[in-house]
Amino acid sequence: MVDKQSPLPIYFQLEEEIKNRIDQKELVPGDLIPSEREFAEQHGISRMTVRQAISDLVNEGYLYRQKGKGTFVARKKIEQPLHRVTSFTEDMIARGMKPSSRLVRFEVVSVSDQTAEELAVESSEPAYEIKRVRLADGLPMALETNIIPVRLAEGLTEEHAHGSLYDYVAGSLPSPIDYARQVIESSAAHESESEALGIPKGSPILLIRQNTYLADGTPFELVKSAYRADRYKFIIDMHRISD
Ligand code: 16G
Repeated sequence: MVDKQSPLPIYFQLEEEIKNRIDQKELVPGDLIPSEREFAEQHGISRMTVRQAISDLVNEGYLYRQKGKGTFVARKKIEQPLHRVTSFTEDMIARGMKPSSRLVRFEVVSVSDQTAEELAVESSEPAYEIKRVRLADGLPMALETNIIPVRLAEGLTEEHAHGSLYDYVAGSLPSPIDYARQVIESSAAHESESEALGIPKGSPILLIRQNTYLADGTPFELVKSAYRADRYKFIIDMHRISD
């Protein structure tokens, strides 16, 4: 219920109420929520206020709209903590979900100068370029492109790329995968991303660039991933270190 005497804006109170109902499982993914008119009447507030609350919750990924049908409760986002270097396969299994991949491209290429520098290889050195849609329980989560020097994943085939790349290389690397740096920025899905991820063009995505290194410092891969912003959030744990 909204409290008109409260200093908190009414749209914000309504957002909290809807989020609570989702937390309490009174509203579950796929449920149609009441219409703007119904909310407005129930709470004695304006439809404009209701619209603002609902738009915010759509933008935050709690709800989604379907043209001509109404507004529904979305699945909970996958929460990805960012303090360990894990593979997509490990992440999904840890959550009790079934990982799979749809292979979009598998090629051996000569890398560009910029990529060669980042991978610390000669630009003539062959590298795998592997583009995959990563799915969890059959739902597309990310479009991922990896560039890995052939030398570090000898014998890799399309077949292997359907499974876990980290599993494939685990036994044969000169030293284990150890460290990664990710840069995350927001973006809007281009044509190819929207097709691969099953979202309208221009939908919000989280663009991640990752450089991964082995324990001996050898660069292992360059990755560019586009994650669906409505299905994913990244969590960073921090400590305050006093000096
Ligand atoms: C993760 C990594 C990626 C890695 C992949 C291997 C990002 C941002 N991070 O998705 O660097 O190549 O896992 O997963 O994409 P796999 O072992 O399941 O193939």
